Amino acid sequence: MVLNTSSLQPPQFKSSIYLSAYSRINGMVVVGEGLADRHFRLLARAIPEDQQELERLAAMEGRHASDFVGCGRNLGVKPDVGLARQLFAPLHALFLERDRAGDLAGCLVIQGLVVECFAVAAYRHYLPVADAYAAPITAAVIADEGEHLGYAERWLRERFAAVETSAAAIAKRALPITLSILQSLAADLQAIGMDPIELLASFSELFQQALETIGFEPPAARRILAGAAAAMV
Ligand code: PL3
Ligand code: FE2
Ligand code: FE2
Repeated sequence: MVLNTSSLQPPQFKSSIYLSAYSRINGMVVVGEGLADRHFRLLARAIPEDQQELERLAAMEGRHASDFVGCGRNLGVKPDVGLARQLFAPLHALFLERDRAGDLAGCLVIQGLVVECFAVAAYRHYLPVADAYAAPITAAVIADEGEHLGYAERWLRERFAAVETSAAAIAKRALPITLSILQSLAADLQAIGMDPIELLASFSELFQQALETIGFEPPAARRILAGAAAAMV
């Protein structure tokens, strides 16, 4: 049951309910940013012609991780990374599997499309309910994530004919993992003032748009998303 979180009241930043949910959500963000750093470094090794650019994107992710640790510290909470590591493990394992297989397109779909669309959607929904310390940090991070998404879109679009089949296959494997992460976070998201259903809707819209940007026809993009939703239940 999803509560209506669109009230005009700001969240109670000092309440224990807010702070304990925040430490788990903050843990997700810090772990996700740390993995993004590692994934872009692996991509930098795998795509030598873009090595410098990918190392720069990796360094941005490292900064996001420490900036968000700072947001927790400002509220007096430490990121709770236990659940986060568990929830991200399957996505990270899938990335490593595709990296070992030399499937660059698969790696870019996982980190560059799925994770980055998730990040953009999540941070956009967090921004209006963020405290005054976290809001400008979050706004700056959203712009960076857009750049990461843009890199992956460009790379995949330029090779669409060659990568279409593997991109669709990996999206179908990565999406259910992402949707189940979202499901596991639903209660904590609500507790910090975010609506998980609206977040899911924004993520789906962004991801559908990303698939179309790289070259999928709208019905094919819709089928990939629908397939993932069906794989969830
Ligand atoms: C890509 O650069 C990093 C991906 C991290 C994604 C984490 C998503 C976590 C979902 C909840 C986000 C709410 C924001 C709260 C900020 C403390
Ligand atoms: Fe990031
Ligand atoms: Fe990113």
